[in-house]
Amino acid sequence: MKEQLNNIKVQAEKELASIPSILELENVRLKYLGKKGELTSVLRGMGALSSEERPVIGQLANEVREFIEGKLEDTKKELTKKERTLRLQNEIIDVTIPGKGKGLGKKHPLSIVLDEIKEVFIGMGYEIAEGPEIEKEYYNFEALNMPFGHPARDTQDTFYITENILLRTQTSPVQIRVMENKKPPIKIICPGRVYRSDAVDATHSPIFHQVEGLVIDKGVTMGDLIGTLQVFAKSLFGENTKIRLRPHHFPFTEPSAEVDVSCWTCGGKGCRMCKNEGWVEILGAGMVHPKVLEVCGIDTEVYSGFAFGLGVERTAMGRFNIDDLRLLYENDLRFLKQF
Ligand code: 2NL
Repeated sequence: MKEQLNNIKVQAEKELASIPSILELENVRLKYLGKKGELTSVLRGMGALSSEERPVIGQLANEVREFIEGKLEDTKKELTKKERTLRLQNEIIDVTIPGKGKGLGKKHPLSIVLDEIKEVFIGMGYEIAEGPEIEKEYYNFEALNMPFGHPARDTQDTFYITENILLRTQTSPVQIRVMENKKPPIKIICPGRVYRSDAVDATHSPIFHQVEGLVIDKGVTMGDLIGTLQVFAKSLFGENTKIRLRPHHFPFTEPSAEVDVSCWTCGGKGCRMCKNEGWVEILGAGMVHPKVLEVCGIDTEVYSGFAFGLGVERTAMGRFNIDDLRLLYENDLRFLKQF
């Protein structure tokens, strides 16, 4: 029996010395110390021993168990350390290896133009006003002197959500809301997304962007409007740019005008860009119609004002010589990289 116990001790020591991983430790423990383990089966045979032999063998068996338990513990510590060292070695990061460049994005041409427009007007003391894209029919049409039956209100042109809720067709409703809530002087621009029921082609999209401007104060005249638009045109298209106004009709302004700038490509001589006109139409403008001021509670005996509106897509297409509006929405990087 002594010999058996010593064999177990030697065998266990040998096995633990060459154990490959911590996971194997438990198997070794079970093999020697478990209920069906080798040591246990030796101990079971102790009943056959004489009373002198029993304590001697018992003590030896305890020593062997303690020895194996100690070895198991030591091996576990050793392996933990080894595995940790190995993991650290494998996870070494060489911080001197050059990184993978992500490439820098750029502004979308619509954002470039929009930011330039905002900058010019902020420079002249305007504030930026925003409002809902889903609007009441009252703010989009009625308050702008387009009463029931006006052709622009037709479902052919406007997306209705209910009978009197719609997707705004211009950003003017924002200006109506400002006039209702704030006493003059008012000096704002309203950039934003607008919606019209148009089929997509090279010059039309059911969603596009507009910037409208509004100035209300005592003694505001057409002269102020022209001066403002001159500053705007020079800032956006260059110092030599001229503007011209052609009489027009809008229901919300009186008098109204369409505004052209001298062609920035040929300087007014006539070219492909301006279709040989020498001028390019960029916006609509006029003096705010008294009816519009009145419905907003502004006293027309004291105050007057001008307003204007421009399409951001159209301005960007002119500025960057883009001949198809769809390019602005397709997000083709070959196109976008050019700006
Ligand atoms: C265009 C150019 C325009 C306005 C927009 C406006 C807004 C208020 C009152 C009066 Cl609250 N006018 N906006 C004025 C003139 C032209 O847009 O081509 N629109 C169809």
